Amino acid sequence: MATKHPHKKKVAEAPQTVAQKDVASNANLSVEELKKLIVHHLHTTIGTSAQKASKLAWWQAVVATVNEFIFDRLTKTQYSNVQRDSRAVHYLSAEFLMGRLGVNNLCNLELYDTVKEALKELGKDIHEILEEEPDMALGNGGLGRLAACFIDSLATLNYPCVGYGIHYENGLFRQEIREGRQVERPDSWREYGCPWEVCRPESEQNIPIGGYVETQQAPDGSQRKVWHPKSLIKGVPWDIPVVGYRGSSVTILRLWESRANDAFDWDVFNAGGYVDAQEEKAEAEVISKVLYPNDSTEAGKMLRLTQQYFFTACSLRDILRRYNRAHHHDYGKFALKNVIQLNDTHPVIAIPELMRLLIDEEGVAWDQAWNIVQQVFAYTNHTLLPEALEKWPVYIFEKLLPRHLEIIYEINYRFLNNEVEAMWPGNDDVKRKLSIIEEGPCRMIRMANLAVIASSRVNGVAKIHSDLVKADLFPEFSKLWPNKFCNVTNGVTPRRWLLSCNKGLASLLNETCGNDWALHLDDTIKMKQYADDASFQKRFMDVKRENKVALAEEIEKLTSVVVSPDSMFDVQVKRLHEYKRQHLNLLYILYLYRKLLANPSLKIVPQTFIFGAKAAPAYHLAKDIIYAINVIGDKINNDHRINNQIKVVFIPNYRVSLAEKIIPAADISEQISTAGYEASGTSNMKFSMNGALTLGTMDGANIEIVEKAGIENNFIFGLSVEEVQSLKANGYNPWEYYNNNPDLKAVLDWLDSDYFTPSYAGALSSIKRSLLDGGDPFLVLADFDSYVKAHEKAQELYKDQSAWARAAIINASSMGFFSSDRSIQDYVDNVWNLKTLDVVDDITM
Ligand code: 26V
Repeated sequence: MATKHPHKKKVAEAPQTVAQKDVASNANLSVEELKKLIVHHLHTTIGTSAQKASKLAWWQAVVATVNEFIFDRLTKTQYSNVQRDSRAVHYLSAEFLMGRLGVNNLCNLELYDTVKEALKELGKDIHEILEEEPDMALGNGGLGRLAACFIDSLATLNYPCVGYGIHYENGLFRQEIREGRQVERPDSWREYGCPWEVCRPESEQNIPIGGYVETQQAPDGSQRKVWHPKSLIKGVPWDIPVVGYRGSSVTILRLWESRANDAFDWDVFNAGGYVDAQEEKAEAEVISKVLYPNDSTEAGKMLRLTQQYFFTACSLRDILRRYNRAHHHDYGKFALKNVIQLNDTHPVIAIPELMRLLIDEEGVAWDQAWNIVQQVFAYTNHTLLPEALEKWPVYIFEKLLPRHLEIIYEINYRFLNNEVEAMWPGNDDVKRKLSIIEEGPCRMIRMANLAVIASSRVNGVAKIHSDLVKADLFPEFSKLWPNKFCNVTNGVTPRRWLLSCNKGLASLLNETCGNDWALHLDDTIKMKQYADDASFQKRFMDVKRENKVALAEEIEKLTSVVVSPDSMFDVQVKRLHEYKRQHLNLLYILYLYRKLLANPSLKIVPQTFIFGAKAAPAYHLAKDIIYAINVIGDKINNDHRINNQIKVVFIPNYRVSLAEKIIPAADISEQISTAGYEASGTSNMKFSMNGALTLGTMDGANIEIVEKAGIENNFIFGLSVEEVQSLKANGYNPWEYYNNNPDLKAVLDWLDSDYFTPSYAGALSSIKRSLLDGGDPFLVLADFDSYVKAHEKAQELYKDQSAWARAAIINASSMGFFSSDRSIQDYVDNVWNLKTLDVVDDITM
């Protein structure tokens, strides 16, 4: 190959260019060389020419070029891992919200500027070309994006790891807004193929499902369980290389696609049942067809459990296969070499599956298998919402996973009769509470209890959340095993969320903090010394303004609404949920609008309220809130009486690539969940890093953010966790707030009118109803007053641009702690116990 293609030959010499120690060398790659490589790939990989190529073709050629560097490094990383037989973490997650890989990979390889220049000389604009890439939206929100940040940090820090998930054919739905309402459309991110991924048929797995279990008696009297599955599903792995920053390791994200098992197909086919065979095929393939919106309790229960089982079973076999290549079925060192992190309860079915594989297929005794399992697994909890803690009906298990059900019963029996009985002798109430099985008309399996019982460590995702996990969610478990519970506060990767998405701020950081801040985010604290420097403040605000201009252009393109970059950009972007309280934000906007209408000469700080949010398709109130934002926005934006002093925009189809444009342009970050409900939040960290001031409650990681950045540099409002709990315990009555606050009453009553929906009075009433008749479960009315005051403070400060700049600089300088590198180091120190890998550069294979 290399001799046929002169440019490939260049890459054959790549060892120095991607060498870890010689980090400058990628940056030294000449523009000329890159131009040649890109054009070469246009010809030989894409089959077109520079004259004819579409933007998509140019993008594909750029990816093919970059892949030469990536795959070289990937091979070396994998070779080094095998050589060292290193202990590795396997991060099991039903979601990886990767977004686009283009800019990130170029920045991590330090090729961005050279490729930009090369494309420019070829007559192309890098932004336009990279816009061709569809987002990999294989996640709902924070949980999936966290997994993506963690993989980036693991690769950057050279920790041996594999991310395992599902190769969904359709990611989270694409959102369209029609007449103000959300419409869901399929998201086919691989419609034209995904050039980053590689299929690995040599690592396929076959996964049994359904059928029945037989107990066989051996001649020596011992019993053996034999599972006769109804069918086999084929798992096909697709690998996405994840590039560490500055040419450190390249790790893989292995995503499993489901297919019909060949053998099964052929049996039916031979019996003349071609149509049956096709049906069988469709049934198997549906498993990895679509990502479920996580905050919907409806729909596809059976299929969801099948998805979870399918990807964890494939992943475990993959882990065992790799282990056995070195250890030949001697499981003595399995727990030494492997740790498996369960990202929420979705992959918890891996626990009985590993027991089953070890006992039934590898002949390990129960006690040794349980011993291994208890050392290997660790579980991260991401929410306290009771409805989000997964439970599966026993009858579904009987049908799909009969052997796993037996194993779960056995784990439960031993746990209740040994540990629980020893701690609380004869106490059936505690047993009922801690049991993996919930009794009732429909018996259920509690996946969170199974996770806690089997895991060596259980962590929450921010300090306050981890405290609540112990105190409120699992109080008895934490009494039983006080050392099992710990906290790992979330973090986000500064490579994507600063270096790649905010080039202006990145260059200010280079100037003030040196060139390593993207690796050592604590270094950004050095910028704080310029917080009072008027000329630096101006430069900082100029960067912000540039980002706002770019976002304003994007907003006009996407929504046709014209917004002024001189207005204060107030942003709330996140999944739509009552607990996140987008409707509190909306009530404030109505309050402000009403004041302006009442007093047309009133001068306020011009403000642009920016929303982005997807609602679960079956979550009607959430969809009504989206509708309300759109119709209220429409009215306000076109009301000339208020002189453009406020604008409201809803940006459709919020996703990672939009977040990268929105966050760097924000002045205010709305983080307004009811205290105690947002486990951590991660956009709060991204906003602060990019110099936005948080307007938020003392919830999740907001608490730690203002601890670092100063409460005085942000706008904190609302009830605390304790106050929320006591208000609820003493009988919260939203009507009191409604009757005692005329402004609040007026805006709520406005929702019943036809003011925003001419000729259709009541189209927005569901929101008011939930806040009054519905009991206002998330205390929107209780926090309204203090929310208004926080906004007033924000406007006051914004009038003093120098004071604002100072606070913004301090925020951006103080986020070192919230790098996902720190989170990963915490996991390594407190949960995983890993050592970094030296990637061998010289491999002779
Ligand atoms: C699931 C469900 C399912 C049933 C209906 C309501 C509901 C609401 C939320 C969820 C998602 C739970 C898991 C999750 O995404 N948690 C998020 O994890 C982030 C990363 O740790 C964290 O920053 C967010 O605060 C947390 O909500």
